[in-house]
Amino acid sequence: MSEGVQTSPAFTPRVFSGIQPSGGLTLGNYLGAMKRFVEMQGVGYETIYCMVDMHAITVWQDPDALRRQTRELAAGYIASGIDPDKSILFNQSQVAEHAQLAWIFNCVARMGWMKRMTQWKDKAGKNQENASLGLFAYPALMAADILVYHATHVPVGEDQKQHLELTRDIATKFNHDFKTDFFPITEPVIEGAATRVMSLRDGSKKMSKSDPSDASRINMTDDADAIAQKIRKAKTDPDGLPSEAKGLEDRPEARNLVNIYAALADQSVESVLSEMGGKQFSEFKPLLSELAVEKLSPISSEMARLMQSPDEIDAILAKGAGRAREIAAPILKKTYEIVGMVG
Ligand code: AQP
Repeated sequence: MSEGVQTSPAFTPRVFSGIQPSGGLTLGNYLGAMKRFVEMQGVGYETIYCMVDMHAITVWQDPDALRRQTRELAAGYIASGIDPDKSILFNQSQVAEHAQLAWIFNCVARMGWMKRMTQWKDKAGKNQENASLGLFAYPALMAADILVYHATHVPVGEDQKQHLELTRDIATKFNHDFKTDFFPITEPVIEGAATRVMSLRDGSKKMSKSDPSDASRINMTDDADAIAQKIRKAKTDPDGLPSEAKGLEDRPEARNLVNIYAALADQSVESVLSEMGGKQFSEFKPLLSELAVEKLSPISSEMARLMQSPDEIDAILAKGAGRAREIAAPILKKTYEIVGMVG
């Protein structure tokens, strides 16, 4: 966000985003979301980041695994550079205002809007009758997560674009129905070379923490050998690297590896290709592994160190939840007043 903060003067420039503790953190979460969260810290926004455990339970989560994954995700945030003194870092379920505002938004959002969400269609699949009601209502809770802080900017990966449009629709309908301008129309921040990191095994599928194949993703806890092995085995095509981005069209696996390299190196795809054009994957993959290990190893060792002190993590999250509540409570109270709820 080098252009500086732009927002409606009526609202404090405030960033909110979250990640589900539904598995281990992946390179997709890191490049598509977390890296941007860190970049937006301390540059003129209030920054609020969350473990969205209530979203995670829209599909089955083993309770012990959820506890471990929530702490591991918190460790991932801190190890990646989120400073709990500069940003508010907390666990969604510990700030009840998210669920309270979500109920209001369940009554604002329309069934038809929810049915059109591709994440609902993808995750519920052919078995919609058996999917949880929470999975269907997921985008209304996400709108509440954002709007309970009057967040003006939300950094996310490409896959969340549709949910953010729905957040804007909910804010617009609420403001229209109640003849107010109480909720901001939030700006998505979808930037960088890797807004959609793809599976290492299938260039048409998103890299995802819940993919049954561990070889499809790089986990932020993978060691150097695992990273190198996954990149070595990553699907590619027989051609070498082109010198221009146009040469990556219709080559999803090749494009994915170049995008990952560019995002890790903080370079544009064009500049990577101007250096690497002509190389075979047998030469490029070791360079990518080296770069990935260089960038990810310090994060994974710091995560491992933090995970030795779960009490410290819990204390950081409890403090963050208290600070989050201070912002959320008056916004919820005012929402209730606007709706006509007597307190
Ligand atoms: N592959 C990806 N490329 C770029 N960004 C990604 N994000 C997720 N995968 C990629 C971004 O990470 C943030 C947090 O995502 P999430 O955990 O809330 O849910 P998700 O998008 O559904 O991620 P997963 O890994 O696929 O989780 P599961 O498997 O549990 O559904 C978001 O900003 C997202 O855009």
